[in-house]
Amino acid sequence: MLTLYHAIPSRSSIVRWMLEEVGEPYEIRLLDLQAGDNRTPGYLAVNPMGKVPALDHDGAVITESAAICAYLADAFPHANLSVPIGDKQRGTYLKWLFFGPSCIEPAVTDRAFPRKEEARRGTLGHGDFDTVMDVLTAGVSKGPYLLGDQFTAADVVIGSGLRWGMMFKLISARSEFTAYVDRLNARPALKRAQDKDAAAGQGRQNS
Ligand SMILES: N[C@@H](CCC(=O)N[C@@H](CS)C(=O)NCC(=O)O)C(=O)O
Repeated sequence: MLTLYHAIPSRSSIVRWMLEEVGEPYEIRLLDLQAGDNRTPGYLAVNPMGKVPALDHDGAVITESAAICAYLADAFPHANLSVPIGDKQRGTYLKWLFFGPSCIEPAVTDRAFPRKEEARRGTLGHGDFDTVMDVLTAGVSKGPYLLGDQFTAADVVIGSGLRWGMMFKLISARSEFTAYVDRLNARPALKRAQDKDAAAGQGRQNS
């Protein structure tokens, strides 16, 4: 049994998309972050960070969206969303999985909340915003996906960051980015995840 602790809108939509790509049945536990559902003792026992997403898989709890995506890709190999150990492409796959939370996210949040004092480039794990964008541009430009023809969990992680950054105009719409995001938007699993989130959000408004 797979249970996603989810809030709409939030980073847990990354995992909902991933679950739709995997195609296994899952349940949603919807949290209201405004109401503080993520700060209750019950939820802090699930994720002491007090954040969504968290995934429960038969009693095993995984947190951190990129880790959850990597976990699901390995746990359900039939979905072909991972690059197996021993495959030369696995290094590239892992690089992109980690590039999301360790480079794109800090680069974009730095832009959203500028520092009072510029940090030295060498001390920042992501270096600087422009280099992150240039590396990302090179990564997505060949296509159709980061690993070529195979769509993987890394596309869910990187694609989600890119879609989010572009939506809030924190990442400029380079032609390579829009072409890649258009390919992702055409995926039925992403569409299903968005439709289900929209329906759940609507239901909450009406209740
Ligand atoms: N590094 C975490 C970040 C998760 C995160 O920051 N989630 C936000 C929603 S987008 C949250 O739960 N915020 C509630 C809070 O911190 O009070 C991940 O990628 O899973």
